[in-house]
Amino acid sequence: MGSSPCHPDPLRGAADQGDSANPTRGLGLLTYTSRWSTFRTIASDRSSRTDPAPRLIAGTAVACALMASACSGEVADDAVQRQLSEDILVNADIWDEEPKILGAGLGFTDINGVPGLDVDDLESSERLTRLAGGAWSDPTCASDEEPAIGHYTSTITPEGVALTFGKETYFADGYPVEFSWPYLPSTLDPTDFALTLNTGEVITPEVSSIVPNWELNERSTAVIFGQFGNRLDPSSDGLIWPVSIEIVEDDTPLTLVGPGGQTVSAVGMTYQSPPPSSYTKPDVSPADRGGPQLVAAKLTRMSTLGEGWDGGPRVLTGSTPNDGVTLYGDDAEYRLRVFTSGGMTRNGVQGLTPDDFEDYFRVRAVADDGTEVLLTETGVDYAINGGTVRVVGLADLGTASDAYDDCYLEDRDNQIDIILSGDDAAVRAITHAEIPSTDGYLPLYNPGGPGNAPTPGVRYSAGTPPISQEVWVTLDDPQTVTYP
Ligand SMILES: [Ca+2]
Ligand SMILES: [Ca+2]
Ligand SMILES: [Ca+2]
Ligand SMILES: [Ca+2]
Repeated sequence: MGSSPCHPDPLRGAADQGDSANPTRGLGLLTYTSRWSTFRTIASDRSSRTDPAPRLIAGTAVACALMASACSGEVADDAVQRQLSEDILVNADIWDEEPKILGAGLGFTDINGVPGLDVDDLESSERLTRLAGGAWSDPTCASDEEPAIGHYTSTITPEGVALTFGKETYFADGYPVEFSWPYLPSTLDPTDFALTLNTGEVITPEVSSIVPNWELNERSTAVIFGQFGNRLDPSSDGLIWPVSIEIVEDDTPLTLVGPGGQTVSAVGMTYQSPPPSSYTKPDVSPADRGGPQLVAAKLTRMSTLGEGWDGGPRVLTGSTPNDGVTLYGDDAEYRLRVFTSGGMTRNGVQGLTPDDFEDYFRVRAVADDGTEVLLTETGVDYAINGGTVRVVGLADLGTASDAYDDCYLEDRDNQIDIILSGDDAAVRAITHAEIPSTDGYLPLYNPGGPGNAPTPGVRYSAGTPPISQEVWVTLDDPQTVTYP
């Protein structure tokens, strides 16, 4: 993409441009600071658009990007697509010894491809979003911050979908699929998937993408959009819900990469996700909530190898670098990475921030003598097995900042890092990563969540139930793969 005359480089635009005669006018108001990135660019890119369709992408779990130039969308979309299909993995996590589907499920319906959203017309955008069943949220930001459309809603425009998924969709549903091994992006297509609905109908998705799990050390989640279901209560007769997914053979069979760079076809892999759906009633008991789950958790020594994507599409990289070392320096000694079945945000719109550990997470350890230790606070040394372990904070969210608020740009993908420091003897005792979701802990929501001002009568996807995910301790062998 670097050679493209239409290089959509919002950050460079910020530094170099910003006049009324320039199609990227407004970007000059940007400063190349850590916390402003793509969303800010979206907010600032007004004026002289010749395209009647606002080139806006609000952030869902899937995308937060903008093509900040006057060139044709198709050219830029194609350039991004080419780059996204490059087969490159760097220190990418393997989550299980066996290649398989770890999780899959419908998390956000109707909100992928809502035309007409524009941060310059919030009233109309809110109306369109609410009509589509999307959440609209009022962000609380510092006075010098200008919220972008993605800070109000996770609903995204058809143009936004096209940029990262290759083709527009309209009011489509989103469905992430998590694999235990990363895959080769060139083999990912909608035709790799067959979803069987509870009605018996078999559906091929409309689009697929490695976004938002595009960092070179991620790449084990595929996100597909299509018409997959509805939001009826799990007990309703009219419920439509994908009860299973199968990887099927197309011209480029979906290929996973495992230990040592070995490749294996994913064709034939299946995953069952029977009802209840994500759209359980708000008043069900916490254990019955249909919200997102953890599908794996893994404890390694901290490494920044494969973080971000040097030379990757600049429209994507606004939320990086977001690794533990960037945020916490030498305190980042270990990384407990959790792998989620869907985005995990505060309310479906506002993202998590690096200082959110105590409200949402807990780490369980068991000492050699059988004593159970709960790591509930950050900055506290917990003594285990003659050593100590301390929770430093969260990472793989967004970039470092002095303060965090609703205008924080989070990557909203399927990984969240709990950064630790301490001694091997103590760290090795960790057994579970937990999202208690009750008893003083807050639930997390995928991008179908209600936001902070839900429309009365509209069913949004539910919050997390109490989650306790067993941790794979890989301190001696990080269980990662680089390809080619
Ligand atoms: Ca394929
Ligand atoms: Ca990430
Ligand atoms: Ca990262
Ligand atoms: Ca993340």
